[in-house]
Amino acid sequence: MSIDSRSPLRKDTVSMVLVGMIGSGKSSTGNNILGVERFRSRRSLVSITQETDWGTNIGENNLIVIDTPPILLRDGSTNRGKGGPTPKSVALEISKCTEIANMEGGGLDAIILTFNINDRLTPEHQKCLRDLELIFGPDIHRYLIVLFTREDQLSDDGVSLTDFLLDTPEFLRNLLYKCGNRVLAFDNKTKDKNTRQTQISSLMSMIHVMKKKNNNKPYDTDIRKNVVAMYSSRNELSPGCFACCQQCVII
Ligand SMILES: Nc1nc2c(ncn2[C@@H]2O[C@H](COP(=O)(O)OP(=O)(O)O)[C@@H](O)[C@H]2O)c(=O)[nH]1
Ligand SMILES: [Mg+2]
Repeated sequence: MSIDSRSPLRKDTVSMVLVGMIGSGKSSTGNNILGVERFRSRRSLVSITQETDWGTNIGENNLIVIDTPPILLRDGSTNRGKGGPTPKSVALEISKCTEIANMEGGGLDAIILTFNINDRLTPEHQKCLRDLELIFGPDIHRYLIVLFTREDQLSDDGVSLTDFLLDTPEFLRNLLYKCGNRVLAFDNKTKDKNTRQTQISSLMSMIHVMKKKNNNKPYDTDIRKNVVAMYSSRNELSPGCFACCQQCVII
């Protein structure tokens, strides 16, 4: 298997974008899938991923893995300090994922939403989800896979993913229902080749089934347009408001 960080693949590719909140494990999952340390990843209170970036892996599956900066919520609850990126600039940065997937391969096949298994799911996570649904539009669910990172810690507690999911907040249950229950857990720290291979195979078969279900048609929403609409003054979200624009009622 050869690994090439950037060469165009175009044919028979599988493209995926990793999205989620800070520290949810996007970059580590991307590195795990690619099998190389392509994206910078570490424990940090501030995001070290500022730009949408990608790596490719030419092998059994020609993979294009796109990493994104963590979503910043429009109500400012996840913004850290002045002078940093704004929620809109981050959303525009994330919107580059479709251009990259079109340029490098045959379009975007999967949107992978990462959650850190250790995080208590809070209203912030729910808002993050709502913002992602606005950025990616209603088609997001047809292409979405929910991926929990730190499976190693779940295993340490002797808990299976199925058991873990018995106790999920309603917004996540709704999301899983909407995306056809496509959910899995990754241990990005594993040194065991078989464990890593099994995880990646589960993800790949989930993506292949999803691609078939989507008639091999890649996700083709104009995300940039969504972001511009989302941040136009008319649609600016006021705190606690779920009815200020047509799209807010998605959740
Ligand atoms: N133990 C463990 N740590 C992980 C796992 N996935 C990510 N991490 C750690 O979580 C921290 C944040 O991960 P990162 O990928 O940078 O998150 P991002 O901000 O979403 O890109 C880093 O210290 C990673 O090493 C995992 O599966 N198991
Ligand atoms: Mg990152």
